[in-house]
Amino acid sequence: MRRNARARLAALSLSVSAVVVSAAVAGGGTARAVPAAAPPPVPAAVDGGKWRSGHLQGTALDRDGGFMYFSFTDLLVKTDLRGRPVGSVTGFTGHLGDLDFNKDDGRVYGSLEYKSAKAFYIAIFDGDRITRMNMDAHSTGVVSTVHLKEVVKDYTADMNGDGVFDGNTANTPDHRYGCSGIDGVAFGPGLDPPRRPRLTVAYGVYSNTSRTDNDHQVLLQYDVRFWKRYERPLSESEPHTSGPARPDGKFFVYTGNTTYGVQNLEYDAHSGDWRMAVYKGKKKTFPNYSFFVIDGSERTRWGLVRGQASPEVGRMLTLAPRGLYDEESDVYGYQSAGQYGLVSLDDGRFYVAEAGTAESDGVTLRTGRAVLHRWTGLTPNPFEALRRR
Ligand SMILES: [Ca+2]
Ligand SMILES: [Ca+2]
Ligand SMILES: [Ca+2]
Repeated sequence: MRRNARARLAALSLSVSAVVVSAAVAGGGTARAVPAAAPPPVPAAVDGGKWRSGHLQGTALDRDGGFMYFSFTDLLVKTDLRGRPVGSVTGFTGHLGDLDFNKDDGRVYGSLEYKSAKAFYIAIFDGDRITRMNMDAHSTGVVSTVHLKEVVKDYTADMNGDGVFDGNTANTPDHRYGCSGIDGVAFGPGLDPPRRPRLTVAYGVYSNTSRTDNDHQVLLQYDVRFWKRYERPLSESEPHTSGPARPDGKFFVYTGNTTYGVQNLEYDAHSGDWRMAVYKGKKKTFPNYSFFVIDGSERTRWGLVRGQASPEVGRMLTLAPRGLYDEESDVYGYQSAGQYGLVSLDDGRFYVAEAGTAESDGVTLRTGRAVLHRWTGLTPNPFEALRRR
């Protein structure tokens, strides 16, 4: 099967060779041909189709296999790199968020939230087994889930101590750090040495301008090599709690409050930095950028988690000192897309996703497309599309 995918990609490479060459030139390289050992070429865009679902939440690329995965909130779509759907997983009543592809086990990992049941999971998709449309998430065995207790603890925290947890609302002092659940996920190196591969999961954070304890992004890291023992089938009627008692690392980065935290998280091996795309915050004391870069070369340090009712220290990450800068808050960032899907090709290029709608017989369908860009680092938008639109 993988060989077939490679053959298809070889055919594709003809149509995208112009893009590959222009990328090599733009990146300062002199290569005229793709060396034999180079990863398979990729097209300038991959169309994720039109679906009756929620909006696009994230994308993941299986480059060797030749597949792209699109998360549409309650639907996972798998396409080949020509955008032809080859399978889908349906039947989620929770919120499926951002995705990433784990090269070590060939599976797709995504965030999955059940706020009313106070349950938060990583959903793990066995992509090789997603071979037809409308596969049921519960009965086909293509999805397993691992429960994240740490998220539940922070989400359900009764911060004002009135004995009442206010539930899924932004208009409350409850939820530690303003935690609304999880969204951004990405594989990358451990943020603390030794930098072994880890899954990083970013909190959602409610927008709330009247509290001061919600101005950080919160990232959890997990070593998923030992997760088999926790994995359970998805059961929405009886949510399970099988998962690690605590993360292998918990990290904070000061960006100012945002609207639902990190939508898309991605590690870029080319720069060694992390990328976070967010929906802008609303606090007047912050620049409210929509895109942040974590400096991967900076060691984490213990520092004050600002704005907490009682002083608290945590492992702090550093924003890369590039892009737009707000002196007042000492926050760096960009104004950029990436909230609906962001995949690094680890060579200076990224797939940045577009989300939209299409009408069909009076029904609004959701669309998604991954479009190849080059990282320029320019401001305000650090991405440049790699083909004329
Ligand atoms: Ca309360
Ligand atoms: Ca999202
Ligand atoms: Ca991601």
